Amino acid sequence: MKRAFIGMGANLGPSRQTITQAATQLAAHPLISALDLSPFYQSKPVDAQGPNYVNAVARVQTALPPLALLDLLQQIEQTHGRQRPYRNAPRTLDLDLLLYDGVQLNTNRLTLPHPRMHLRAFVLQPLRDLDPNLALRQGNLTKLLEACADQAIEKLA
Ligand code: PH2
Ligand code: MG
Ligand code: MG
Repeated sequence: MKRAFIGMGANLGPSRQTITQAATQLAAHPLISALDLSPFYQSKPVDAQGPNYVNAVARVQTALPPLALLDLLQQIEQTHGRQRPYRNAPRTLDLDLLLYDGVQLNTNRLTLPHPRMHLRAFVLQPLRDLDPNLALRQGNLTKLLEACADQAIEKLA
């Protein structure tokens, strides 16, 4: 079993409900044995336009290798009508593979760790809720969060 972290985001439609359903869909997969979901956060789009986002992070234990897990994430996005009209367009559901065990990968389809996660409070904050001791290549989560203190995020009740 490998440990992976998945960034979840939505800013079109019933965002919270969509993320909750996506977590249920992930947990139902036979090769995903455990799923922990962070609290939900709301924030303005970073490097993008449109409605505010709802974000969360899921930690899973899985026997799926990275690209098979990515396939599953994209399949689940499709069940929520994900469209890709242009880069960073508003979306019903975005599922990003952030970290997969200690794997480093740089291919057309997948880069691990996710190349921008260390710059985004909407990823770092829920990640720290799940795993306060986690450190990225760029530093520990508290230090990285301090560096993006200009990105206001609000915890949802
Ligand atoms: N995702 C993006 C671009 N900008 N901003 C917020 N607040 N949340 C996101 O999930 C997000 C974003 C591209 O995937
Ligand atoms: Mg994304
Ligand atoms: Mg994505």
